[in-house]
Amino acid sequence: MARHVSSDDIRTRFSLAMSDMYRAEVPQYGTLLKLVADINAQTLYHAPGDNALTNQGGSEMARIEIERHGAIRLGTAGELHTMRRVFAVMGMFPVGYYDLAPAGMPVHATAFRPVEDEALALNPFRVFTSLLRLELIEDEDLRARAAAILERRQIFTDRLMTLLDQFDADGGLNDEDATAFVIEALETFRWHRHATVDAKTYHAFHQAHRLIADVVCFHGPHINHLTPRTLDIDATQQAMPEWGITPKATIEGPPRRNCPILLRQTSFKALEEPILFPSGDSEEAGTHTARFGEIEQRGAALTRRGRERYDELLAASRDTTHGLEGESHQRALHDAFHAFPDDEATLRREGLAWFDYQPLEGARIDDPEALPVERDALVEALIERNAIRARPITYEDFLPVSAAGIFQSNLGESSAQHYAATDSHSDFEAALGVAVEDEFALYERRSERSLTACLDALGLSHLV
Ligand code: OOG
Ligand code: NI
Repeated sequence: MARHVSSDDIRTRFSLAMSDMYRAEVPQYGTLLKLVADINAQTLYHAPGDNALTNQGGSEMARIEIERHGAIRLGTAGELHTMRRVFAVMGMFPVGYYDLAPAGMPVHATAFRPVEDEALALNPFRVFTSLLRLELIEDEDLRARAAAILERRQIFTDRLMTLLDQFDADGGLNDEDATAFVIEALETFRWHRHATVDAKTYHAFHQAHRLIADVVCFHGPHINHLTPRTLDIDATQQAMPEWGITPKATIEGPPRRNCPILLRQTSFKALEEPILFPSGDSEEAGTHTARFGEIEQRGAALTRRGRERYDELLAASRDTTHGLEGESHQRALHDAFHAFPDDEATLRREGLAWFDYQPLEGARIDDPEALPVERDALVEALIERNAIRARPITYEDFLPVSAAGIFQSNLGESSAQHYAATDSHSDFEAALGVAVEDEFALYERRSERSLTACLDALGLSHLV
């Protein structure tokens, strides 16, 4: 039997093919890639030898050139279920649950991404995947029509379905089938100029919520953005106008800091694109706005405690940042986050961020009996003795408040509606067919594994 191609390879082939397709579809995306590559090169050139960026290690720098996240919006439980199988072929698994209803978006979501250290280092390709919540459409007739339209469509090719069965049966795909898989899977993410409904129906859905029209009226869940990772989002945002790109007025997420945390994002407005509606025997011209551009900067993953503090400070910052834009927004946000420690040692000692640990070359412990036995104290003692070093673990996930901000800036502020809070987490998982992974548990596991490896290397495994 021919050898199986690794999931990591299929993921990289797919993400590169997707990037090529999107660049051809949305030329501004190509411009954004050039701008980000430019800023990243400048940032690295000017960075001192040992700083928060390079401190994240060689693999972090190696992956940055291909690092992207994208987003799609699905219409039915069945689509989400099959999409999980598609991503599984690429070693991407659902992590986290994001409920966007409190922010006025009738969707809930997860992020498909690799979870193991090695896979993340090779290519951390992620796709923010939302599922439309039809039950939030108030108008009963409209809801029934949307459901009927969605039931009829098939967003996956027959060949892709066959390849998924084959993958499940054999546990992998050979080179030829992997190539076919990439080509077939890409079809699902392609843009369709032809709407599947007439203009009147489109406008009825659009009126209920712009997101509903975007999900229901097309052949498939077109990829709506692909986001490169910048090492300096402030510089990139500032340079955007010179490159003919108009960014949104504020950067989502935490403020600019010495020790970057979580995720900061900004986007440029969705394009108004020509589409065609079926109209009797002919077609009618119209436009649709869905696809946009976004950049992101990633920092340290926070522990539960750190995340709670972040959520509190962000909520409290609303009072002082409301209505502000650009630099004055960043200044107010910076002040609002004054109480959040901004150096690695304090983030670590206060248990606010996740770290991974490496043994330092030539390190030896001659008096293990003198070391503290309590875990955190032991870590600090080993760092103090230059036996190990700690590096922040990069945040690999998304932020619901930021995601809502990105959705809104692209759909228009008026798009936010008021939806009653209902617990829909279990509905989402039922559609998916599995439970989503807990991001905090994943970071904790990575941190603990690296520490165990250090203790082994230092001959201290008996200590914990
Ligand atoms: C997804 C928006 C969320 C992000 O980076 O937070 C997102 C969408 O518009 O479908 O991509
Ligand atoms: Ni995004």
